[in-house]
Amino acid sequence: MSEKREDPILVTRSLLPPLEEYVEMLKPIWDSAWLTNMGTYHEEFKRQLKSYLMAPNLELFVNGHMALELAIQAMELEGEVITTPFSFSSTAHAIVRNGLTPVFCDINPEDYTLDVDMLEDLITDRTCAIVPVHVYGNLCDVERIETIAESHGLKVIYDAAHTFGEELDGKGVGRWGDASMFSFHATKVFNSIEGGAVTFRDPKLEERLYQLKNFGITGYESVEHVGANGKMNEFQAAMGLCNLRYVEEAIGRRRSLVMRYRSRLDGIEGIRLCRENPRVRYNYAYMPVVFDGYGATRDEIFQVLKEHNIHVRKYFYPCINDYACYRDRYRKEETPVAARISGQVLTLPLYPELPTEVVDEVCQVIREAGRG
Ligand code: T4K
Repeated sequence: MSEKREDPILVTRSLLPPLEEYVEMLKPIWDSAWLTNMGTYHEEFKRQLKSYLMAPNLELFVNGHMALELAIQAMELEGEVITTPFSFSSTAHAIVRNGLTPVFCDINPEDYTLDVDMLEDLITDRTCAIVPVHVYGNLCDVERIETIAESHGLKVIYDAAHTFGEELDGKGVGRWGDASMFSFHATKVFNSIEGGAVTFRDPKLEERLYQLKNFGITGYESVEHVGANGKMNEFQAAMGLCNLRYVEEAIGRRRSLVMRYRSRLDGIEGIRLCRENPRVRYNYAYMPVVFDGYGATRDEIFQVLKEHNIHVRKYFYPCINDYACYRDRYRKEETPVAARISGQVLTLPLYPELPTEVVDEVCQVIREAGRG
């Protein structure tokens, strides 16, 4: 039987550049005393990201959530927005905080993204937009979503928090939909400490997004919109610029760790892993595993791993439509696949520095737990 390890293993660990590189980047900030409000690094980071993400247009934000909330605000919507409950709280909160009503569509049991077969049934004359989630970096069926959205005149804003650097047929994922939000939180494949970006189709949105993240200010003496403070500061942008140099290497390492997990877990009865779509270039953001008819339940495995000092996460449990703040208006039974997967999924430790032997150890503990 596997022993309890001494040092804890957490679900992830932030990507960090060499300290000297970051410190070097700080010197010009001290010289200029320009700390925030769209400084030099902000502009340079924006330029480099636009190219890395192959995005037609891009705006930076202080975090992913503000990016999503303000992207939705920029669309000037009213009514209902179709999304999925199998996501982080941010997705639905961004809709509700815009005075809009989320309508939860179930997910498909293959890749846990929005079940497009159910989409049209949920569209009413109050529907104004769709906010699908590329959960774990699994891309939604962007082509069918586009066709349906176009035929009903709906906006599409992707929660692309998990898809930094991903491509579909060699094109950046941010090209799909009216807008896509990327998160650069410390726990993500790529971080700027906290941070986020919106990529968008219509260049006319650039001015609106810029104004909305800066309190709605439109001139020295004019404020035309009810904006927020969503500005990314220079320390974040400096971190982003440093990390951008290492992100390809990080994705490569993530990929080999995911392959290792798959080689150890694939084919075990009752364990389900995500399949890859050959059209997609993945970033290997998460390692989700679904336990369905396995020798131990998800919660038992969570507990056994914890006893071994391995701290995995139940991303995403509970479903958003089962949160205390939404439960009075929704029922998780309305999205049965999401409710089921949410009760069966664990995301395993994954980050570039994770030793391969730890992957083997995690898989060994899971195998032992399954034998009872
Ligand atoms: N949409 C989706 C689909 C999202 O997943 C998210 C964020 C958003 C929107 C909103 O984007 P942001 O506004 O966050 O940019 C984490 C993150 O805070 C959150 O960004 C992320 N999704 C969510 C899935 O996970 P927690 O509460 O699980 O994080 P926490 O603090 O427990 O950290 C998890 C592990 O990460 C720790 O055990 C160790 C490691 N860690 C954590 C921090 C904070 C580090 O290595 N360094 C760190 O600085 O929410």
